[in-house]
Amino acid sequence: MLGLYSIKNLRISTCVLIVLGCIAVLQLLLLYGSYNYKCISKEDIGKYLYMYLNPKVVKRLDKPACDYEMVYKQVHKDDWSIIEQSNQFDPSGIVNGSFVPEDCNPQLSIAILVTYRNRQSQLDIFIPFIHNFLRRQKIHYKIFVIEQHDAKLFNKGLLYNVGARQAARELFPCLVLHDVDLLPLSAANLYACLLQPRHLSASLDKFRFVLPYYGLVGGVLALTTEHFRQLNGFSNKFTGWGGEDDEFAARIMDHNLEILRFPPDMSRYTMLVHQQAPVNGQRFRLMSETVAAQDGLNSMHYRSVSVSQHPLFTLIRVVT
Ligand code: NGS
Repeated sequence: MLGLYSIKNLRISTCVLIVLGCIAVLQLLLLYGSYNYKCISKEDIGKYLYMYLNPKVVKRLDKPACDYEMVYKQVHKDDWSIIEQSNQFDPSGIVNGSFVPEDCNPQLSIAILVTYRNRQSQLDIFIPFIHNFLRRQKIHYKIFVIEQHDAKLFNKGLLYNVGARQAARELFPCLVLHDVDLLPLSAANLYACLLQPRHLSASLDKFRFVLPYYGLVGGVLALTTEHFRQLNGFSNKFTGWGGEDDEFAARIMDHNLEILRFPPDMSRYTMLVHQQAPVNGQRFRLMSETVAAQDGLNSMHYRSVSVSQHPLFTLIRVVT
């Protein structure tokens, strides 16, 4: 009774404000998770796929070609079950971190590059998880872990350059640059390069599944080895957290390349919790000063400590 009495006594303008406020909240709730970015539609993915196979993979005449439409057109929900499956990991078919499907001829090859230092617990989750995830996609892939083997500030850009150089030597046509703390949740998120660079982790739980800005290419990014070479790779000057990916996005845009993305429901990732690395206070200055043609694949300074074959990945250790 009291509630009804007080509503009656409100001024019309106040009532209008309350109604508008309710509509705004309702709209926000309806948009939650679906609001987002420009992306290519599921129907168009086939037109953009960069279907190149590593020439070292031998095709068998008695097998059909692997079907990728079945992967990216599948109806799916976030697939947390693969996280649980990681506990009972079966390494069938994986040799030195590389996998070729048995029952069909793969049509594309990717090199997964994971930059790394001192995050053993995350690597222990990531490696089995990503093998379980990727084997189901019937692609040819190989995982490279590039470890910074010194105590200096982390230089992610340089490590990606080192990994890309090794993947190119091994004739991989496509690179997937992958943070060790990100796990894809949608089985339909086909790990493949497109004709233009592709940002895969566009819908991340840490950002409430909303892409913060168009030029974000951090997290998981796929691009052809040839585009990586044309861009002169990453700058080697960014040490500590932040900026190296934004500078790489600037290289992409300066070369008139586009950043493509799959729809949000296919681009969902979860991030493993970790401590934030020390922020690079110089990152904005570096971003304004860096000259792509003079700083990248053509100006790397590092010492390769070892390249060793582990059952589930190839480990490249470098001192920066
Ligand atoms: C931006 C950083 C990027 C970083 C992105 C997301 O602010 O390097 O946040 O980071 N750019 C600069 O600092 C200039 S995240 O929250 O995912 O760690 O990738």
